[in-house]
Amino acid sequence: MPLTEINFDGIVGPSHNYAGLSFGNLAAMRNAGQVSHPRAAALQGLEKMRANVRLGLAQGFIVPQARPAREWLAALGTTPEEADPVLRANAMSASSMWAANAATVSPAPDTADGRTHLTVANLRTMPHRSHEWQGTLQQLKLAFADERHFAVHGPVPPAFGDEGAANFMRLTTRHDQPGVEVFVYGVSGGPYPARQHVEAFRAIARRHRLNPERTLFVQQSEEAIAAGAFHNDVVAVANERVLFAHEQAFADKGGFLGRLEQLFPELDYVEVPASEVSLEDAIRSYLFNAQLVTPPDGRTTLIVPEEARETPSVWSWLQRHLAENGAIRRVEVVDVRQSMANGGGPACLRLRVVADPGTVDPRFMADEAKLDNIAAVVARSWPEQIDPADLGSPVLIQDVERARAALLEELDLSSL
Ligand code: SUG
Repeated sequence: MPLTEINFDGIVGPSHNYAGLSFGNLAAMRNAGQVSHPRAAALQGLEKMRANVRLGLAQGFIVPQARPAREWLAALGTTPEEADPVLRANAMSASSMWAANAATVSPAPDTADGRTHLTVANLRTMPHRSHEWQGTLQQLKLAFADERHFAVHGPVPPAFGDEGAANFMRLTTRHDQPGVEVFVYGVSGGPYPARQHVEAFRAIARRHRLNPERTLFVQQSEEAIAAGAFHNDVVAVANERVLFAHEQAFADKGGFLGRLEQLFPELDYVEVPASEVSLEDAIRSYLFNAQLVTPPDGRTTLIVPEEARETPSVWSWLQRHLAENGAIRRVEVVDVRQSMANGGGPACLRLRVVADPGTVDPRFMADEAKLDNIAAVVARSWPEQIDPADLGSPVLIQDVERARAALLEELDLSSL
């Protein structure tokens, strides 16, 4: 089978809750303390995957991590029962669902050894995310165990924050052709933290053995981070020749686009001007946190969340773009409201890996029948709702651990 782009979605875990842990993530801050609906959240994610399968796209998934994170609490000298509420909330987060932050992936055509390289993200900026990488690495090593095709790397040292593919873009004529890899880092975010450090990305580019002449490091604009774009994928997304971005996404837009066009003359740059869609509307609607994909019919498709349809400036921009036969030929709308309320849109929920699906461990690949089976486990075992005030409840903790075990058993992944 040829190299193709596979979207690996994070299955939403049974402890999905709104504890308000991510400072600078406006949706998560706004919804702190609300009651969450893990079962509905996971089913929404599964329906998104199903819609992608029906578009003819290759689909995989990664499974929820063990929560509470007992080993992390033990390293801090405590237990789920005894931890103070803040530490406990940090140990109960289902944040590994946002697979765009799992790793940075350089497809085989870009690397010197012709293998697809993955570096798991250290996610060191936020405590609740900083303990994800061990569980993620374990899964990536299993899913991409075939060393003839993949090289899976541990995280870069925590001196430098790394948030993975959420800050990474790749331009190429076709996924199986060499591309230009663009690494977007933050320096300052005004009142909010810049989570991606340039040194982390420089290390990844070296480890992945990329051609320095086809690699760009680009600074995210401070105003975007300050407006709530804690990751670049909240203000820009790329697929093949198309770069779709908000006017205010990058610190030095002119310099960046000039260099990119030199390296990649086929670039099709689609900009949304601030005069038509404000940064605020772009971030509230997650217009750019969309999946930009090329299904087998060749029509570039943007998969947006419902919130994009509900934001008038955004929806009318999209309708105009479609009417004018712009680079985006089709818009699909998905309901991922439970994830959105924590700042995670359609693009956050997936990690893109260019690979021959036949070289991936089949246990991590999805088709409609398997999605049905996963949905049945979720419907049976996932908590219906969680009030963040109850995160210490022994009954809830038991339910969450049992639910995950039931899913892993269904998927023949109980070793995780
Ligand atoms: O890291 N939310 C995630 C959302 C990640 C979105 N990912 C991308 N843009 N690629 C984050 O801020 C919510 C935390 C809470 O439980 O309060 C949270 O972690």
